[in-house]
Amino acid sequence: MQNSVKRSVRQSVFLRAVVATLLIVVTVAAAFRFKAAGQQPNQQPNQPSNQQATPTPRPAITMVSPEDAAREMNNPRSKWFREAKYGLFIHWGLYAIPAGTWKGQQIPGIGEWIMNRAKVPVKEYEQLAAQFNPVKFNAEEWAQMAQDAGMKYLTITSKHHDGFAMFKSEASKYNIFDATPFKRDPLKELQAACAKRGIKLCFYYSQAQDWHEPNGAGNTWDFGPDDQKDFDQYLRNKALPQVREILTQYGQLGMIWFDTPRLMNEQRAEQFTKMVRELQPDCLINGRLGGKGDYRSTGDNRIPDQVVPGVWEVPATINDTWGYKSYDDHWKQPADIVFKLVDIASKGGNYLLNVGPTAEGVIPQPSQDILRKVGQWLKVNGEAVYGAGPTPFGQEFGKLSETQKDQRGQPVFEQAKEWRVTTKPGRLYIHLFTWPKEFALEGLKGKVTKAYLLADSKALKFSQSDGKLVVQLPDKAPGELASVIRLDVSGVNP
Ligand code: H79
Repeated sequence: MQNSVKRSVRQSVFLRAVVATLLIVVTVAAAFRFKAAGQQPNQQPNQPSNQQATPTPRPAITMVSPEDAAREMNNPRSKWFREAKYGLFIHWGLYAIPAGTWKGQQIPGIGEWIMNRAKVPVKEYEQLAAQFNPVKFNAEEWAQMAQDAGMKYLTITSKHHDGFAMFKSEASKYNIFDATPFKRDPLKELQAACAKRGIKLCFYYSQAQDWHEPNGAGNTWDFGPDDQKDFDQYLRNKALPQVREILTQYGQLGMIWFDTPRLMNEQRAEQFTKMVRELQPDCLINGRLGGKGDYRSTGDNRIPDQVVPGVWEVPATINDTWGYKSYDDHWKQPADIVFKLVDIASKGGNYLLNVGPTAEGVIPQPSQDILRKVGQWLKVNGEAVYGAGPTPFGQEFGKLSETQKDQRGQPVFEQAKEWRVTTKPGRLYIHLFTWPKEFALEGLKGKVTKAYLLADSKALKFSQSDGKLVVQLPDKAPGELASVIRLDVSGVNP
């Protein structure tokens, strides 16, 4: 393609994106009246959707102004992240030992919350450390699985709300190296394994909730109400020193993933931001610190209905828990995960998908099998995901119901699941989740010069007139999971 054509295509993509963005901002703003999503200081984040009986009226994500969205997009620090699209979340800690059962009782809800849900006293919960000996842990295998799965970054809990550090820490002896028979630092081992494979290593750190500390947020059953605690004492003596440790002992980090900013405020958040920027200027800060981050998270397991401008990520579970639960077999299937990955990418976001390894250090086999299946799909179709931008259309997402209303009286969004679109300059990728005889697309003004399935590279017949494109498809889909048509487009408008 000639440069001028390329440029005009790019410009038209840009123009369309601006128009689409404006439309979406208006729609979303109207739908939500600009109410912010849940990840604000002193608020509970959204619950996993599986725990909600009725569709939640809360928006999936905080919307930002077009200027802020553009700032997020143009931030050179987030370039790798915007292109990566798909990451592995790992929740691993002492909670993998009870695995959802405390004193013979199955405790409902997410597994890493067991200490809180069963109101286990610190003195009792602490004793798990003496039993934690994950001898089957193998950093090479975990990183290899992430690579086979097609995941470009790996975000692991360095300390969750239970306060137990999964790394060697001077700031608190309540850590995997000093308080367990294992006496190894798994994060150090993962650093090497990820570096070998070019996977960005990122650490989750629960900066506010720390149920082990008298002055950390969240443990009201041992230490009384949060508003009577010396929270700054906890930040000074544990959270900030440990964040300094993870920023200085594990090489270049992709990001620190903070969570549930209870008791956080701008000044407190600023102490973390300052430390991250000083020690690792390239390290991203996620959206749940309690101040401004480099990008936004949706609520847990929440996918927006439309394109969302800016940089954002959906943290999600592969079953219904983050930390391992022995009896949670509610696995999302590969087809569902491929759909969610493409759906999120076509709306402009990243998918951070979680596994919960066992107390022995093994990623449950069903998770591994599912993720590798998705990885095989990505081997064929990855060019339509990595580095791809959102759809210039939007009609494929579905529409607001004319009859059904949610609890607040707003129309329910009826999701369509037949197809999605991702883009690169001069290209459209049509992801098909059903298999019609032909694929028809309205509103395409650019000229399609070539159409083929990524799975077999064979040219497809197509016709184009009056803004309507019709692509003829073979009788059978080339694979079991979604098939992707690549359209090469020149002229004004893909
Ligand atoms: O790390 C994962 C979760 O542990 C964390 N965010 C993801 C990435 C998270 N922290 N809080 N929440 C998610 C919201 C949790 C809500 C619940 Fe509950 C915990 C629902 C049931 C247990 C709050 C406490 C409501 C009931 C008990």
